[in-house]
Amino acid sequence: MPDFKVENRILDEEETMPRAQMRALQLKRLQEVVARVANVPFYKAAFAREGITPEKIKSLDDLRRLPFTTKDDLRQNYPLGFLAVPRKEIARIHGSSGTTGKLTLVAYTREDRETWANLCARFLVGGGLKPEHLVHIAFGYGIFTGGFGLHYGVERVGAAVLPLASGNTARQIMLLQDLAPDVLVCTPSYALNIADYARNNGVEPSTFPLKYGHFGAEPWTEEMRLKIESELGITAFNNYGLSEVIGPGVSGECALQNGMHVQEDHFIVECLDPVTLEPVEDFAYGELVFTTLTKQAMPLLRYRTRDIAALDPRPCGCGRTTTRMSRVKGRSDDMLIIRGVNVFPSQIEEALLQVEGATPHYLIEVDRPGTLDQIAVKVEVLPGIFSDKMSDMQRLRDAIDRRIQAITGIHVKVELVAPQTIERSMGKAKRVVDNRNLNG
Ligand code: DLL
Repeated sequence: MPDFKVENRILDEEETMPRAQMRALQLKRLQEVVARVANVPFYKAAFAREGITPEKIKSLDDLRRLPFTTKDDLRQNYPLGFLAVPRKEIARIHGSSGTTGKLTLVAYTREDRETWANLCARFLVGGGLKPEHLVHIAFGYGIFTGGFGLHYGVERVGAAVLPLASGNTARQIMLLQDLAPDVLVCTPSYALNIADYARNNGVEPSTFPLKYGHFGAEPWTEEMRLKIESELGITAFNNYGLSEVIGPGVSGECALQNGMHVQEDHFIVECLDPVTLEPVEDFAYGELVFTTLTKQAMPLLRYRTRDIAALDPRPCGCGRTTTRMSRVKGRSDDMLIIRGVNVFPSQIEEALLQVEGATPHYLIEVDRPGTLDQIAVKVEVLPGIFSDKMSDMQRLRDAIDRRIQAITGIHVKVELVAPQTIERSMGKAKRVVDNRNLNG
């Protein structure tokens, strides 16, 4: 474990605002955003159908009268049908990384870009970033929001950036050694890949002078955090965001690492039952739905993320008063329903990290040979353990099966594979191959 403590620092007063004041600010901004989108064709039609006018938004409860927006709505209005400003005011265009289907684009004005940099700066500062630090960014730079979002956040704090982008892992390792950055920024799976690659090439990853890391853009578990922390000798923070809402900077952990603070002066978050679309209780899992309050170029009302998480409204020990969101358990469209049981890839990861000899490098394959779903999990084993001795391998397979069954309630077929045989991702890891033809 790291031998230093992360200082608790807070960038903006909005982060510690009394709740009543925050609610008043949200209401004012909600009224403004409803007025701003009233001429966006999608919302104009929805408002006309429902009889909504900006004047009818009198309290935060009126949020529930507003229409939802889905990824499909964005796709149907491709490329920029949701633009709420004249095209000449666009200062940047990004998009979703396209993990699920066609690309969706998002636009920013100059003001949006400033807001975004500040939101990323907030969680970076919450995780101890200071102007004297050097930050190694191994997120993709391009249409994906990860690289540029974090880049400008780091610069906003006044720290130095090493904009390596993803890929060329050997070079990442060389510069981790030669330049001794303080902070690593990438996906959690890539952080682990860097550690593995280093070890396989004779470099002990915990000797990198890194102090901490900010990881996000894909679901990961608490077990994975512990693994990354011990492998790299750092404190690992979680941060969350999605391009449609702004990119990274929607929420992030503070020094206490106990849930991600939602930046509620810029976004209203709801946690809803994905079927009934009614709010779930505090601390219960549901689908997160965000309304952007300050975005100018492409504000969205009640955007359905498909991300399953829980909300904790209690003030945090760090002094922030903003609602915290849990880790994302998975996306509702990643959720596998196996013989009626809901299974998230993150549950498989949790199980694997609890079994000695297994690694969190895995691939879930789903098939439906007849009418029943079958799930097989390919797992890489640790180098020393991969042996020809059938009985040892059988024992490990059984242990993994038992652990997965204890966590998910279902039996899976476990296939042990040699180290380094499952394809590594430089960005978001691909965890599931679904061979069922569910539409056919
Ligand atoms: O992944 C934005 C981002 C970049 C966030 C860098 C954090 C760091 P998209 O490519 O649009 O945007 O993908 C958004 O990624 O709906 C979640 O399903 C997932 N995701 C993002 N952060 C986390 C996280 C960026 N910390 C989608 N934990 C979201 C779990 C995450 N899932």
